Amino acid sequence: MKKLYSALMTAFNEDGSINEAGTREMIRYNIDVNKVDGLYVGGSTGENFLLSPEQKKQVFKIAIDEAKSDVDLIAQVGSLDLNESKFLAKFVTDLGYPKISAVTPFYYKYTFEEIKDYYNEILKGVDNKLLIYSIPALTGVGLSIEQFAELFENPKIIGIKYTNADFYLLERVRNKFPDKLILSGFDEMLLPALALNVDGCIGSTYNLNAPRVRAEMDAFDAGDIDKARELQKVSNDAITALIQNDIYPSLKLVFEEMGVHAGFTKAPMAKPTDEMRADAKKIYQDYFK
Ligand code: NGF
Repeated sequence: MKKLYSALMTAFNEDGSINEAGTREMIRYNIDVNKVDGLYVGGSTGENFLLSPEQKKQVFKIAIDEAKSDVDLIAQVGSLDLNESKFLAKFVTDLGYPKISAVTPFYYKYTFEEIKDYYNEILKGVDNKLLIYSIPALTGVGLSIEQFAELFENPKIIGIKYTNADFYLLERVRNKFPDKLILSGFDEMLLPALALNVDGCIGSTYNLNAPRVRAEMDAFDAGDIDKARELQKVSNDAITALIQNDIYPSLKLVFEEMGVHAGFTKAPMAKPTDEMRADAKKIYQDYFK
């Protein structure tokens, strides 16, 4: 059975502080209405890289306090500051997160040895399992199959959050590491990823679109590829509209249309304009009502 994870959003107040009530509402919606298998906490969609270490801790605490053990929880602890990542890895493990994840180190150009040390350091003394967060389009860091193999020499590294449009590499990785957990990260490319036998998916748009995506995964499992393709088409129409309207604020605006208080994005992400609000209303009516 393939697993569906929403990449949790963080609700912010207008001044950039965390809106705890709104964040809890989104967690509840994902568990109670979307029926997701899990939440990816502290990822790109959570605007994690804009948060102070204290705010990251606050989000991790809120998410596990609200979700308890109702769904699987993956805490993304990677950051530019390795000491912070190590601290957060221990922090979330002590809170009870069953899995962690860390984005490949970015901004500076690291050698592969440095990248490997980063992962091994994060895991040192931490009794947890880690998924490599590979997102070359945002980090500029692409890992080869040989490099994944070297990282997997650490037995605590159990898989990859694969946010990459390179399907050749995905096929190679899937077949070389049949026992590793591979979760697909681009929502608009889910169907080809399913065809390559990923174990599931993590994405931003599943916050709104999980029921349609679950139906697509069920159709795929049942061998009804035409139905899966039709559902992916509708999802991609919605994703295209969300991207054209600035995806992160739009996801929140559509949530607000649904009565879920998703709050603001954090500066320097844009505050919604009247035009964005009008477009979000239309996206809600066209795809999520
Ligand atoms: O937002 C991005 C940036 N990717 C997300 C997802 O891979 C990020 C994806 O859902 C994520 O899971 C996280 O770390 O929070 C896209 O928003 C979606 O496919 C639309 O392009 O690439």
